[in-house]
Order: sequence, then C-alpha cells, then structure tokens
Amino acid sequence: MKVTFPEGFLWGAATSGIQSEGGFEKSNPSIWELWYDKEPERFYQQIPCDVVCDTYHRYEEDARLMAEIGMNSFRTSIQWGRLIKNLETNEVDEKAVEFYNNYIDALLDQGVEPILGLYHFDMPAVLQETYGGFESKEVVEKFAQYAKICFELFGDRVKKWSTFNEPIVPVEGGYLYDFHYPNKKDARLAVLVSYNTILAHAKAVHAYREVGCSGEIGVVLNLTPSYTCDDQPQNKLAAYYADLFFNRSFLDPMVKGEFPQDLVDILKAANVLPTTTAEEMTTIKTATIDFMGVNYYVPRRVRARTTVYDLDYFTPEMFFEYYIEENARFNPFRDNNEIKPVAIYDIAQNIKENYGNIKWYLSEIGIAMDVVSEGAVQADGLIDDSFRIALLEEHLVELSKAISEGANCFGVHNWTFIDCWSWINSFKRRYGFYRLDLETQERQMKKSGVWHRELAKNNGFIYEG
Ligand code: IFM
Repeated sequence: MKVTFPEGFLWGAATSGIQSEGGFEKSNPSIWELWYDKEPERFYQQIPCDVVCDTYHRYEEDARLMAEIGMNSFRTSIQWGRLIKNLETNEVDEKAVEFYNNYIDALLDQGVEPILGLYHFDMPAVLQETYGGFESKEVVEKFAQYAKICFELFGDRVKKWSTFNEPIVPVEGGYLYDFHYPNKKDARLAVLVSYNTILAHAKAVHAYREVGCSGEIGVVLNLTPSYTCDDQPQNKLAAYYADLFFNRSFLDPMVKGEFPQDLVDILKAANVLPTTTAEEMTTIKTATIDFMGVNYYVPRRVRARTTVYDLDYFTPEMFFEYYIEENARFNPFRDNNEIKPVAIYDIAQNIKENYGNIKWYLSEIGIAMDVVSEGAVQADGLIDDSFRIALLEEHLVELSKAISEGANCFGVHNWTFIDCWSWINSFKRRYGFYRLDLETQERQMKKSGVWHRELAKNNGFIYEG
C-alpha cells in the first residue's frame, strides 16, 4: 500500500535546548541543574545535562546531518537562562545571541526550517527559588518580556514559534507526582501553575502580534486520548474525566480561549481554584494561535475507581483509575508502555470535530529503545532500529488516513534527531535517528535515518506491514 502525504509536508525531528546544547557558557542554570546538584541519585546513572549532545559546539555538523537524512524542518527551544543574562533587568547575553543566530543560520543554510520553542521545562533556577516559578505572576510577566525579546531577535528568520512544550508536564511532575523540581504535591499550586502558564502563553502570543512578525505562533501539547474497558456509563465517565484533566485543561483555553466549565466546577468544589481577573480572562480569550503541535507517545487506559481513593490531597485520580488492557501491544523497551497507533487517528478526529480543525503537526512521535536493543553498528555502517521504523510506519498509516479524511496536519517530527538527554531518565531511552556516543559525542546513523531520507524524498512510503 502506498502511503502519501500532502505537498510541502514538514519532515524532521525535535529536541529541546537543555536536552541537546549542553550547559556551556550558560549564565543561568535551570531547575534541572539545581535539582541535580541537590539529588543526583534521582537521575538515571547520575548523568546530568552538562554536556548532552554538545550541540553548542556542533550545530554546524548537526545541521549537515539533518540535511543528510532529508529533514526539511527541526524544532528546538531557546534556553531562557542562556539568552537572558540578567533575569531582573532582561539584559541579554551577547554570546547566546550569537550562538542562536549562528545556529538558526546554519539550519537555514542546509534547507532546514527552524521551529523554535520558548520553554521546554527549563525554568531558570533563580526564578524558581526567588519567586516560585510559574506560581508567581512576576514570572508570568518576565516570560512575556523574554518572549518579546526572542521575537525581536530571531523573528526575521524563524517563521514558526511555540510558546510552551507540553505545559502540563511540569505541573504533573513538579506539583503532583514528583518527577520534576520543585517536587511538591499540592493540587492548589498545580492549578495555579497551570493557570499562570496559560496566561504566560497568552501574553507571549499577544507579544508576537505586537512585534508584528510575519510568521506563525502556536503551542505544543501532549495529547493522550483516554480509552476505557467497555461501554458501562461509569467507565465512560472515567475516560471523560481523564480527558478533562489531562487534555482539555490546556487544549480548550489555548485553542478556544476558554476553560471547560466541568473542570472549573470540580476544581472549585475541591477548593483549589486560583483567583483570576476579568482582564486575564480576556487576555487568554483573545490569544488566538495559528497552529498547534501535538506530541503523542502512549494512550491512557482508565476506568471507574474500584478502590477507595486513599491520598489525603486532591489529584485527578480521584475520578478514575488506570488499568492495563490485556490484549493490547506493548513496547518492551519502554517500561512496557502500550502501543496504539490508531490513537493518532483519534487525535486528528478530535481536533477536526471539536477544535475547528485548527492547523497542526505531529510535533513528537517517539519510539523508545535502548542501546542494547538497538545493538552495535552493523556491517552496513548503520545501527539496526528496525523495530522503531516498523512502529513509525504504523503510526504514519493512521495519520495519512486521517489526512485523507480532512485532518489539517502539515508535518511530522520524530522525537528525536540525535539521542538526547531526557530528564530523570537521562539517556536510558534512545529515540534518535542518530545514536549519540556518550564518551565521544560522536553521532552514528541508524537505519531509521536512511528510512527518513527516503520517506522525505518520496513524501510517503510503501507500507508492507
Ligand atoms: O524527552 C521528552 C521531551 O522533552 C518531551 N516529550 C517526551 C520526550 C520523551 O520522553
């Protein structure tokens, strides 16, 4: 079967600044360096984000490697703590400006369109420790000012911007489930940080319009469809709640400019709703985005609770419980996470039917393996990640079907380009088209790199699965 995509489709990969650049010459460490200093044992093999892919020094080589595998686009993020030297006065760091200018130009020289994010989990440590990060309105204002500086400096060449990557993740990790700094478990703060992040996003969108850039601005959300075990009303309701908390909480305000009333009612009843103003609501309502990035990895399987909720604080799990679908497929290389390619189709339908069919692209699809399962370099000079290729194809078949039925999707980015550092998992899971040698930082192409070159060249592939 021939699987094709629309003309001008974006093909490429994504990473983030902190996961790829290395901390070289950065004036302001983020919460990740801060947390590592406090608790290195929380990070897989105690590997920090100090060197990572060393893109700070190797961006020219990397831009060439992107072109070699047919990438016509690439998403990374600016590190707030690198660009802004003085976070009180907003003085920029000239070294950082030079670095990002050179990086952008190197990409453009290779025919790779840069898509830049402003925030990818990397709150500057000093803003977290002084103000509580996005717990505080001061940091919301600082973010809007930083965004404006980025647009003024780089908006002439960067035509697609994303305010936040997966904004719900720092809320989940930092304020509910303890996998990001500041490791709090506090629903009131979780809701406050969510709200302030949405406000910061809206202010950045307004700043973009004010600067008068000629490109487009959006946000990257991790959308995880909720599936349940049967048609029992209580289980369907559980899936509805999971969707409300984990998808619609950011999707509705960021795409439609409004918060789901059911969610507001639940949070109000739980006494965790922050104080808001009419002016803020108008700012959010009028911050229209041009496109959305969607990250998809795994589905969510939920059903009505069969056990009593026993935590003494509010979490979304009061409204459902997770279960494992026995007949499902799992990725043995990623903690047995479920594989469900049709979720891509379901996401596309949801956007089409409930979100005005807004323009979107699949900004992350990632198939985790580890270095052992990928194996060593083969006789043909490549690393064999056929497992990844087969799964990527399966997901793309679903996407192509959705597009043929009207989904407004304009591209696909793999997570990731070169294996990168991944938070507390550091380098446990590999995702790249290129393997990173952690000793030498050498990049070694995988079979998926060759596959991607053909995919991009043909704007599609022959599916034999
Ligand atoms: O590494 C992360 C990335 O920062 C956000 N999306 C998921 C990736 C893989 O876990």
